[in-house]
Amino acid sequence: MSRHMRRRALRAHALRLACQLTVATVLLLAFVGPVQAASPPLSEPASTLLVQFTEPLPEELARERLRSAGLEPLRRIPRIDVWVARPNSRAAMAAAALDLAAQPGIAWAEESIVVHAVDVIPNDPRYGEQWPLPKINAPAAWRLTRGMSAPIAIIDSGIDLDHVDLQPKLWVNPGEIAGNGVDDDGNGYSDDVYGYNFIDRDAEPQDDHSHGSHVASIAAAAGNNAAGVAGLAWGTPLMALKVLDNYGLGDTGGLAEALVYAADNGARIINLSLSWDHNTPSQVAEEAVAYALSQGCLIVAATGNDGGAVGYPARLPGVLAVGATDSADVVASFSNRGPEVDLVAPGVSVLGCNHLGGWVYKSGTSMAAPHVAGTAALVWGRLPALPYDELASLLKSMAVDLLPAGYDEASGAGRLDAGAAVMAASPRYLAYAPIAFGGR
Ligand SMILES: [Ca+2]
Ligand SMILES: [Ca+2]
Ligand SMILES: [Ca+2]
Ligand SMILES: [Ca+2]
Repeated sequence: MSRHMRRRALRAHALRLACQLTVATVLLLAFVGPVQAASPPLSEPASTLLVQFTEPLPEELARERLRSAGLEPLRRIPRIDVWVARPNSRAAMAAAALDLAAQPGIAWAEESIVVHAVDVIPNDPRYGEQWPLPKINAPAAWRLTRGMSAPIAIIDSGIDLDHVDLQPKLWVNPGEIAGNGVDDDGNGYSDDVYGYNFIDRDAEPQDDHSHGSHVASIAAAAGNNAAGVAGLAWGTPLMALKVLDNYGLGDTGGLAEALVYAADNGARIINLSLSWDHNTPSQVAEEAVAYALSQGCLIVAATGNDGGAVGYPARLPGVLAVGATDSADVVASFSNRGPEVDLVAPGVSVLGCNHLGGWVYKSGTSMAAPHVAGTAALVWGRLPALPYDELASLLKSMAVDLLPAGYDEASGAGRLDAGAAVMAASPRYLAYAPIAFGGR
């Protein structure tokens, strides 16, 4: 190939490359949502330029050539003689690639591409019936994390303590000895190994209704254990706090005590798939919620199922209020509406555990909230230092907007996207497009 022809080929290649870079940027921004205007600091290996000279150059000469193109030479990959170099900024990436490719002596230059492990599909036999999980891109999230190690508190009708999909996931109070009638860790509750039963005032928060087991399994049932269903946060323990009886009824005193217990005993996420009338404020609930928030807990609550205004405690300030969608991303008719709705998640015909060792389909905003709680545990598995309110903002900014465009009182910021939220919380992806914290 003549020198002239080679230069022409390189110029064509450079134009192609510029187009590819533009397309790649647009796709990434569309995928991860709102971005900050400023270029983020670039990190390896997501943002390096790979360069090959037409013939191997002495090391110092190669480094000099790269520096003169505005690149920081990092290293040479042996055998294939490719240089890894870093531009000063993302904006300089395309320019450097163009500039280099147009120069004589450069065979090619290309931007490195983010490589990811393939999607994780769990072996649970009933995974195929769990439409919400692929819908919210859980398999993409599972590439990167199985959740944080601090527990999710399920304040509900208890959890089936013997269930094959729940028993392995129970939080175990490290300071407590079971069955000796002594409050070994001095937290005010004797023998509270898995949590506490605020109905019977004992240390066995066994579910006798099925609601709590179902909710718990959505958030964090054992995944990939060749049994039943997969929860969202397989790696995150479940703290069982029983405040609802076998009819699914409880009171705000029990709820408040359970909120304080959760915050004081290491839970970072509290799921409240329970509700009462929006016209009936409760001082004790307000104070207990404020206390748990002051301890850094994320509180996720169901908006309610009467199709009316958002109920308590979801309508309290600082609580993430979650409505329900179906498999077609339509907000369920029963899902409560109003300015307090933060986002929506799957809540129609959801398969989960019951309290008798089996599995059952249920519908309600009660099923939507634990999808958000489980996703939050995945995000905190990646970014444990993120404050709870920024985590809430991230979940909302990564949600898929549902019609009408923008925030609306039926679907809030949109439908939960666990894959996008976890990727946005992963530094390698942040290098491409940082999410804007502190949104709605
Ligand atoms: Ca204790
Ligand atoms: Ca004890
Ligand atoms: Ca399972
Ligand atoms: Ca919308």
